[in-house]
Amino acid sequence: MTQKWWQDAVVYQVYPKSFQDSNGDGIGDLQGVIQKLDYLQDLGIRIIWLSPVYASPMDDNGYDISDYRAIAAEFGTMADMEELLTEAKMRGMEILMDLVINHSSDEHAWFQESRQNRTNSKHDWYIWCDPREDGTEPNNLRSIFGGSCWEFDEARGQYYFHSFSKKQPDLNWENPEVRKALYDMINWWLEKGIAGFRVDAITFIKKNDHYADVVPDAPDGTAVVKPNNPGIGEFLMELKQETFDRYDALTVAEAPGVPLEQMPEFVGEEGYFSMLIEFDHVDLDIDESGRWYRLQDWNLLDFKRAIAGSQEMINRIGWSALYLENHDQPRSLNKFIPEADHGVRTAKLLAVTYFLLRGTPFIYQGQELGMTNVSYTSIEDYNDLSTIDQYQAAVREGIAEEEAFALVARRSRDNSRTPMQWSEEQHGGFSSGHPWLAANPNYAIINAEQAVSDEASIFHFYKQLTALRRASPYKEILVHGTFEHVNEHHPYVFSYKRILRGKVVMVICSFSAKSEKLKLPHNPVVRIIGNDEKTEAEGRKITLKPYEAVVFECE
Ligand code: TEU
Ligand code: CA
Repeated sequence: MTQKWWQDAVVYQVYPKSFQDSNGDGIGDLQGVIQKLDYLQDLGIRIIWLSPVYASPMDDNGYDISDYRAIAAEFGTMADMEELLTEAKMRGMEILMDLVINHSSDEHAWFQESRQNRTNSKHDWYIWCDPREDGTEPNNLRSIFGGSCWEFDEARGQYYFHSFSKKQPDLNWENPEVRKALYDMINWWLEKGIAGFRVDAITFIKKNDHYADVVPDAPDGTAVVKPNNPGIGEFLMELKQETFDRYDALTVAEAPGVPLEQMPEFVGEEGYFSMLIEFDHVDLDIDESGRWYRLQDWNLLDFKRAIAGSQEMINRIGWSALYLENHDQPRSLNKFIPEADHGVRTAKLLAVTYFLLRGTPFIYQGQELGMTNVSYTSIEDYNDLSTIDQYQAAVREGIAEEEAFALVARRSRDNSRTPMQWSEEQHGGFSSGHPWLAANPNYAIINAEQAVSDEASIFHFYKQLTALRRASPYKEILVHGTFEHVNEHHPYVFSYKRILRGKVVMVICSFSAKSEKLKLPHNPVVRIIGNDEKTEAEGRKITLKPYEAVVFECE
């Protein structure tokens, strides 16, 4: 593929509400982000993805936008946003905004008008449908956050459609006026000098069989709404041509439901986006119905298959977003290595596992410190609407309250939304006031101040990995090399090669609690990085210690 400026970059995701509170109201804000730019620069970050900061009633922490051209008062002002852009650029960093255009808030002026009656000028800017004869919802589709996709509106005597919460009505993409209004807004932001967007839930924009009953996937007769329906390509191509293409913007599409065969269409040379946020490797524990209280078992072979499948496709066609965590996922240490001590060693193992794949690595705030899931004791301690919905649904399905709580707690999105742990001060130094969500008490041990001062920390390890990709003798191969899976049937070791013009770098990651002997396909010559003091190797034979990760240049 043609080379792009973002290929050797590392992206850092900021969840503004939980990052740094600058004024003591308990809510993270833009001035807080500005205060921490030096920290991000030190880590080697080139691109910051800001989760939504637009005006919003915050039903879903900003993924419900009431004004696309304004900043939420609790986060700051447009002047703060402009200051952030300038300050970031001064440090060689770019900003990616989060683009939420499958839906708006029900408090957006467009929806307020649309709901008035069936004749107003925006009457078909959202998806409205008459009730069935008995007055019930048009069909049995279930929203991602639980409950029907349809919500009744008294004024219109009709139901409106929402893929997510009922405060997030879906925009009607079939209407060209809606698309035009969105494109204008997108270009307005690009004019301000942002580098591009992380594009939220974009595979949900096309609705097809959304009016008739579908085959149920849950005992209550409902079926969860499905993304990536036929015909979506026309919308995505137009979106790209009318906006992103004109600015050479970087676009990272959150794209559930895109099978490997369709990746060329989405991220090939002429594809709709620069890269995709894929789900196979992070949702191994979730089945088709998406219920957190029906988690399924998985093992390292499943994980390896998911990663390798995507990488082998990416080798041929384009680029990938590499990640283990974000604001919707539990912390990676708890999810991927639940049996082990959540120490520095395992965090470094996970870092090596994904950071040296082909693509652009993303770090979610706190991941570079080894932050872990939180253990709240009651459902009342949670803020995430999805956690509460899933809990209620579990109880409705007959699961005992205690068990339902334990199950959803494991998957809760609040696990990754607890305040960033900056220091051992109160609330981890996140806020001088009362945080909107309680900090994880382990901030006493796990915090940035400690990590920055300790050369052996997870933070410094991420910094080294970032430097390897940005400026090192291995830069070319780590950025542009192809991926090749090694020992693909090994149940406890994930290993792969990166190859460029006859040069080979081998990445070897053991997820085993015991030591593991391996025979390599090449001779290791230089040890590039690892999470242990040294690796025991003799010719092509190596013995990996428990949870050891090591990277070699080979011949
Ligand atoms: O997430 C959307 C999303 O589609 C998945 O995380 C979802 O759980 C999966 O597709 C199930 O198939 C995005 C944001 O990341 C999230 O925080 C928002 O709540 C959501 O969109 C609504 O805007
Ligand atoms: Ca604040």
